[in-house]
Amino acid sequence: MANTATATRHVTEQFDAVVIGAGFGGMYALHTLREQGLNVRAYDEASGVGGTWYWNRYPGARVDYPGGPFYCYTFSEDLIKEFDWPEKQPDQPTVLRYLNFVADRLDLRGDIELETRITGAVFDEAAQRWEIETSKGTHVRAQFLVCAVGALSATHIPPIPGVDSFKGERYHTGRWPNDKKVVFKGKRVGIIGTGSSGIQSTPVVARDAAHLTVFQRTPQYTVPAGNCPTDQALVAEARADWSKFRHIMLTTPIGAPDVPTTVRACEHTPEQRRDTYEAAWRKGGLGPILVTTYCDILTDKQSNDWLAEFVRDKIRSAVQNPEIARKLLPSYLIATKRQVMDEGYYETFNRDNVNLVDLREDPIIEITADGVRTQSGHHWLDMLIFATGFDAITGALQKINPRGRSGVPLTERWAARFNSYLGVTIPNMPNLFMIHGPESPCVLFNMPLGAELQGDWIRECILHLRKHGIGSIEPAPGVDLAWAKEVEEVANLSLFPRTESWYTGSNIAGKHRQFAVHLGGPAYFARLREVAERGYEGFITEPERSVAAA
Ligand code: N01
Repeated sequence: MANTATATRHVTEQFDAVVIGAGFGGMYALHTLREQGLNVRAYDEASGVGGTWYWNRYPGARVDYPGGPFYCYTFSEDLIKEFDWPEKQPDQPTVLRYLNFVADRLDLRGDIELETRITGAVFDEAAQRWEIETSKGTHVRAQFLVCAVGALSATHIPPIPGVDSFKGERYHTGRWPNDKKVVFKGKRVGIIGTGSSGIQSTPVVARDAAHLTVFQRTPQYTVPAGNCPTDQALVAEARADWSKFRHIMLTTPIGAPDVPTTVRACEHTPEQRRDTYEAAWRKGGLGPILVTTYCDILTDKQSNDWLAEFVRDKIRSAVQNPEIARKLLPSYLIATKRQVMDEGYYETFNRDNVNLVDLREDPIIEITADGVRTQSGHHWLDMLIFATGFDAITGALQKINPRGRSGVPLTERWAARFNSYLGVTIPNMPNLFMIHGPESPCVLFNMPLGAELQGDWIRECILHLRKHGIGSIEPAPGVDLAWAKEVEEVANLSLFPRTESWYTGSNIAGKHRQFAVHLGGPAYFARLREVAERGYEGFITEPERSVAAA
């Protein structure tokens, strides 16, 4: 039955495409579609552009990926040449400054409506258009809906008993306030969570707070960031021959400038391995240790164990109190949770004003008005920071919950599986595209670059539809199952699925377990191109109704 549920509402504006989100993905989609003459409007709930980098302004937030001229838009040599990155791993204010620079440089602001949340979207089958509602009560119509909602934007606060009873200052790292400076000085602060956000913020908070208590459920491996001023010679080289650098990034597994090694750990003696790990550790950053030491860290358990033990040794030597060091020792397969890097995290536990609560031995009983009660006693706090992560990859789009064919909402379609075709489209959701969606490389590939490549594919698809008088496109029945199999097969070549993590959805109670990342990297993007070259193989289309009628 055709879904015309919204036909009676008053449509205020019509667009060729509506983009949800004004972070890296949304800004690029707006730009590239607009360049082709499409009438596009982007919406974002925040009061500024930046997406993830707008919200994650917690202390210590910085790029934990090879940064500088490699964690940014790559499509324009002008942008590469015009923005100077002061540090190898830029901090959050610098990335946000960069995204504001891009918004001005590409003149995007006029087509971005800020402080406006998309509250619903319904596909009108008869009109082949999305009917979209905003938090401002406006109602707009667009042929295409591009969802660049962020893989890590739906914040998660765990349902700990008493979670809302705390009367002190309370923050989530992913929704850090932009309208006030959070002051730690003289305060007793608690941080729950030791993922990237908790680990980045811990040393910074500890420096200022009167006392810091870190509540740790799973110890993490973290490697030194090795941050330093940007290597100007490297920048000059990249600017002089940008296509060469871009090509390297397009061909490496995670879109990084580090050229992967082909050496397996078992090919080296224990002494050689130690020297190799040491050199990468001294250099700092994720690329050197994960990409340039051994090629089988994420595919071979023995290789993984060797690196894990090397990092555990580093923890033992960094932390003076052996009992605290013991509590900090991780045991999962290294890098199968999102690998973290830090600036003095383990050493922070040598400070007199910091203590670690190991929740495996001393679980939280409740959050009270004045702190956190664990099995062993009460921790009095003035401030509580939730570094407890996100309903990752799928949570933000499910919150919007678009209704596709027959008015069926996404949450219903995704009740058993987060199915997609190519990680860019969803069955029964015609003309809806995702950037960094499930079953795409999303969080395990250079995210700005991945957003660009998916944005390019979406643009070419839309131009193809326009050229051929096609009104709607969607995955053919069953192609999602074949795609899921492909995603699973690639994942099963790695150790990733063996660990419970937000990659598998196991951080959210009730979320079904599915390793929702395509690990193919460049091979994934080659598949996207192949599907397009074969005339959008695997999709079904309907002619544009007005064209058909004419
Ligand atoms: O979130 P997380 P995050 N009781 O989910 C713990 C990206 N990022 O915000 O591991 C107690 O990793 C949970 O414990 P456990 C990056 O991709 C990038 O830190 O589930 N603890 C874990 O320790 C990253 O991976 C940058 O046992 C509870 C923590 O909370 C992703 O964002 C910077 C709990 C959540 O860690 C998410 O990182 C920051 C409970 N009930 C983040 N529930 C860059 O620099 C959860 N936890 C680019």
